[in-house]
Amino acid sequence: MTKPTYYITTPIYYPSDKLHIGHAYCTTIADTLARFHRAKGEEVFFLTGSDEHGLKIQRKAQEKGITPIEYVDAIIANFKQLWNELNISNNDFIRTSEERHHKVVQDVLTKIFEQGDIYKKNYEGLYCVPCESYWLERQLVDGKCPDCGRPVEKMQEESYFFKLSKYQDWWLQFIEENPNFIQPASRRNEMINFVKQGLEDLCITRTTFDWGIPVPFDKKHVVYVWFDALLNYLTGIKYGTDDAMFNKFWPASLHLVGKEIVRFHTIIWPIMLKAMGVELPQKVYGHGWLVIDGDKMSKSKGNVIDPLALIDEFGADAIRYFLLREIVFGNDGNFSRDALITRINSDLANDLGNLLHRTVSMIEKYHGGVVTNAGVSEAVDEDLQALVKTTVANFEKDMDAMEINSAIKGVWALISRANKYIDETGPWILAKDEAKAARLQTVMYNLAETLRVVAILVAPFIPSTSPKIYTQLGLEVPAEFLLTDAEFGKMESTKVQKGEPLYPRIEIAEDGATIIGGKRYEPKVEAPAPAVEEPKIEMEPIKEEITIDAFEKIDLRVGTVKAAEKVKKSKKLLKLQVMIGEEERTIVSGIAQYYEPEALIGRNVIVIANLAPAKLFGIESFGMLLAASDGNGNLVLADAPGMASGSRVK
Ligand code: ME8
Repeated sequence: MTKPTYYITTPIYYPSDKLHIGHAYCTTIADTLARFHRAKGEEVFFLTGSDEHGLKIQRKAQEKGITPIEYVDAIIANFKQLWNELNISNNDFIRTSEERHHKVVQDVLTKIFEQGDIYKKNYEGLYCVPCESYWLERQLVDGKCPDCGRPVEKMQEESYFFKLSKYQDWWLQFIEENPNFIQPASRRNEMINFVKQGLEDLCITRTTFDWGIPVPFDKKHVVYVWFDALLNYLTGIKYGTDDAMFNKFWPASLHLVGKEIVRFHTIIWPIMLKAMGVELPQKVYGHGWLVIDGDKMSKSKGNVIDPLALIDEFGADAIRYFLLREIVFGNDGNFSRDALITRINSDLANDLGNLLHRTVSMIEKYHGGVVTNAGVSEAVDEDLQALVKTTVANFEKDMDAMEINSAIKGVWALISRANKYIDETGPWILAKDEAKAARLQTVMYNLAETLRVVAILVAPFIPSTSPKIYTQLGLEVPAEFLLTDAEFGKMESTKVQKGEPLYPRIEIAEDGATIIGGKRYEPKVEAPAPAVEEPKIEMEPIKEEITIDAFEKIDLRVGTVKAAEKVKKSKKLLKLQVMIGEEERTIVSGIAQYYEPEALIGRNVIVIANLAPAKLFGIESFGMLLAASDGNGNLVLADAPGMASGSRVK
């Protein structure tokens, strides 16, 4: 019988910098789901990798005076080390710089181009080089630039566009017919609202840099990095080169991604696949973000958490457990060292570690290490056994529904119950009475057997702990912990072997150092990265007082960016299409040095909605965006995430 298959992917991360705890979070969830499906006996393919092209990487390499591939090679070594130390069980690691991927991207582009879904758009205009401006014929003064009076030149630029707009109605219908495609549901609603505002065709080629996959039918261009990156999910399972492999695993069961890239995965990606005539993945799940002690992770704050250092201090399983247990899957969550240490001490060292330690110690003490089911049962045993059974059933149900926190809580409820069972049955009292020998055996067996089932259930979360539990229980460690073995009573007898504590308790010294298993880890003082320290600003004087009535005249609204592009030949300007409620406006904004146009699409901004229109570089702009700037070259757009477009800002 052929096994059911399960294909799961993580985002392929940018190797612009080392990975942080947020990346480790996403990959840990994917790994846990992959392991769970293997435990169900499915054939799993789990793919992760690196998204290596684009201007960002090219610039980073230039800053270091090395080639982009030299730059990314060094960082990929860090990716692989992290996944290895975190015990990530990916089946392959895809790099978009690999030849196998270039071929897929170029083949797909050619196919879509030939069928007419990609077209070239020419921008043509009269260009004043010193002013970096395009002008219309009628705007010229005596045939010359209206600004500087110098001669203009005829110029044209071209880009290739993918016809997203053509597929808008199909997309809306698909989403309606497949309500579970985008999860959680809140993200689905966001995407529907976004598409209903109208899809613009997507510019999918670039000529301003060359670190990318050449467009096969026009080698001056390289492929836009997202169009390139999304196709990794096909390359990884040998699309176009091994049909048997591809057909086995496609459509993907789950693309797990962070909430900020749900739009790429649920709008652009399905439309690309539709255009290619390839089936759509079954599900895209947008998980929440990790913040650090309540604050966004950033280099300037010095709060970027390096997962490798954490693993060195606390061990991979402890970090995995914390991430999976503490953060409600789907929501944003907080990472703090204090919470991590509390979780390790209470759940891992106390609850699980002690249960194993007490059980194995008692079996050694009372029965020379050997345990068999002597069959002298009491009501309390049935209660424990019934809980084992319901825990296994609920675990499978929760994990199938990706209710990871609930699955973990269920297993820990069983662990607590087993600890309570020790107190209820009082083995030390039974041990004093010869006549109770068989009862004592039964109690010990029930504990060992519960622990054996627990080891199977926790294997997807803390995979290096389960073999340790098995070894201490004297059982042979299987190649795979299978759920079919999580059945109470399957173990006949065993001879336990006491080992090291599973999780030594973490002590905190007065100076803040952690002491784990006798080893001291110096207190962590996170030094902010010097190069990007919070800038000191020369604050501009506050302007003269105004009345509330004067302020009331300014109509501030939440707008949603629908499309964004660079203003030709301007370094500073972006041309945005912004929806304010039902109304679409063109707004030209001087933010090109701070934001990539693609990054703005779908984002909320704050617009001065009743500002008199102004012409910038020949484009009429209807409104202005609010942004904070410090005069030191830093600028951040004001934002109102999650608010309906058109909402008033007061
Ligand atoms: O977006 N909390 O790569 P990327 C939780 N290359 N998860 C976080 C996080 C945080 N603070 N920060 C990052 C890219 N992540 C593209 C993907 S896929 C075809 C291309 C996780 O290196 C989260 O899963 O910026 C997020 O979606 C991903 O890292 C972004 O990684």
